[in-house]
Amino acid sequence: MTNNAKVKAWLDDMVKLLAPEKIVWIDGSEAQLEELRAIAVSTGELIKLNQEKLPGCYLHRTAQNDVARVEDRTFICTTKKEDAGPMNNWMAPSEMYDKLYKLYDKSYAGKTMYVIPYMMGPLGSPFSKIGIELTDSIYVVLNMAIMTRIGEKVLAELGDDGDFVKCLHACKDVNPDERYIVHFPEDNTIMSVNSAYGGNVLLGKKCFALRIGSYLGMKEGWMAEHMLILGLENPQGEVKYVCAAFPSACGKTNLAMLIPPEAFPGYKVWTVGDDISWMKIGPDGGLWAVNPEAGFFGVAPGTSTKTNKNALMTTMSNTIFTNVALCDDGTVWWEGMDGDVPSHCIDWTGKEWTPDMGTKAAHPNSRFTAPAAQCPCISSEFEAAGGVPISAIIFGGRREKAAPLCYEAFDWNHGTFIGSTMASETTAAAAGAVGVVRRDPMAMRPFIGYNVGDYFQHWIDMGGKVSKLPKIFHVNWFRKDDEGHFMWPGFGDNLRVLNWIVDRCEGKVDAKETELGYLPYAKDINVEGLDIAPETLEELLSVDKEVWLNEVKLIKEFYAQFDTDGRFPKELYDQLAALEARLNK
Ligand code: OXD
Ligand code: MN
Repeated sequence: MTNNAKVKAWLDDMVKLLAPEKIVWIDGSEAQLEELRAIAVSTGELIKLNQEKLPGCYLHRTAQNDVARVEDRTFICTTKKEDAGPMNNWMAPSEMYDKLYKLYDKSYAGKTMYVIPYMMGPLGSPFSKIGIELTDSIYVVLNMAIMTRIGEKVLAELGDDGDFVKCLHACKDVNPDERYIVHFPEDNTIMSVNSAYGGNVLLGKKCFALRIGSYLGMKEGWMAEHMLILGLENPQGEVKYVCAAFPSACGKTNLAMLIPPEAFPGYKVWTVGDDISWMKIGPDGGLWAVNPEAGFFGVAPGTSTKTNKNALMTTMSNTIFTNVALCDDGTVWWEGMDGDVPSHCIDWTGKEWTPDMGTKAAHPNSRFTAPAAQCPCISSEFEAAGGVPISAIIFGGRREKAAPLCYEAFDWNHGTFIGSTMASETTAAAAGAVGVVRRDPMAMRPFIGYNVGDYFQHWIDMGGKVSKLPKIFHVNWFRKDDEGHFMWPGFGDNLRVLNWIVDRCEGKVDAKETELGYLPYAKDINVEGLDIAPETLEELLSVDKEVWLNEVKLIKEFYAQFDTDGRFPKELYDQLAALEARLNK
């Protein structure tokens, strides 16, 4: 399949290590993928769903101990420990290679080794990068075929001398005690063993596009971020693009596919990406972004026509569902889907389920893997080789009291500070105490492939290199009143805030200067058709100094916890001191 000597040498080594019975190159053809689907159905790895109602759709169930990413078993192995930094697990590369090679030894014996050449980013794009993933799982092959560009066309771009990220995956025994998701940024290598769950094994996504990507971005002068990308079109047909980062459970995929409210006739939201943004300096000196992925690996529960009709439509064909419930008519179900709860189904563990059992039919982290091109609101620029120009970067979090509905940073460094302090209060959806503030800088806490202080420094440095900088904003859809009710309706109505953000970028609207940054005047948020009291909107757009002085204290604690090696940029401390001074004035 290739004359690339680097690929051949690596494959020779890997074949010796893994000892597969057979080697199959994934060429990207529909015929080959169809053959693999048939094999997976025959072994029970996939269940073919009702092909009249869900054409091209399949269900997969993982082991019950293998249902999510495993941050405590994820490592960044750099020669020097301080290069991985205090936010990552670290082990010396030689020690980790030794440990892993023992685990992988002959682990493909009696099995087929699938070789998947894949590309992150559109074909022919200067943003794009190539990986080759070796796996013993057809599920991985079929998911990679949706989430990335694969096959011969990628090898053609790689050529005889191109570089690639070496990605090795083995399901092995799916033993959680020997599960490792390991990155060697200095060697362009990713190794994953003892898992068969999406986020741990689709190595193009979090492992390559974020962890290795962020490291390469720091070295090469670009940015790999955990951000959606959307285009907002106004009635005149002008489209402005924004990127947005949110911690989990803040509705990122919903925002990426938002349906505008009736009060905004002629407005449209176009999805470029729902999870990852690679950003580079473009020909105009601004920041341009591509979505390196080709599909959506979305959380199923809670997805309905009300919360995200576009996501639901995207999953109606050619989709792989993981750990959702199987209905008697061969369709799928999850908690929060439209319509009646089924009176009977097979739950995500493969057991008979009825509503009176009080258990969840679908795993809370059950997923759909769906081709982005099927999304009804996919952007015409989704495959644009040069990406889209970014007008604004939005950070967000789930804060009951602290953050106003929306505010704008004074400048890039202030925006970087806001991103570095991003936080969410934990919800009942996750294990652990409810309402605890978890800091998640730029929503990248588990995904920064190097030292967090150097990562912040890279943000500051990019500010000096991009001549046409995007404006930076913070939003909070989750403010609650004293009775515990949400004060803002959220979902499609978030467009009202996006519209203000774009107007600010265009210089079309004023803002009031506050201790936190520039806040909207209430009159500038279009609330036509919304049942919201003027006092509520005023409160959503106010700053509670007492809450914020406490927030300053919490930010200091957070910085002290993770700036253990003095690598946080001085600019962030200057911003923190300036915020405190403004609040004390
Ligand atoms: C994801 C995540 O799956 O951020 O996108 O965990
Ligand atoms: Mn994500």
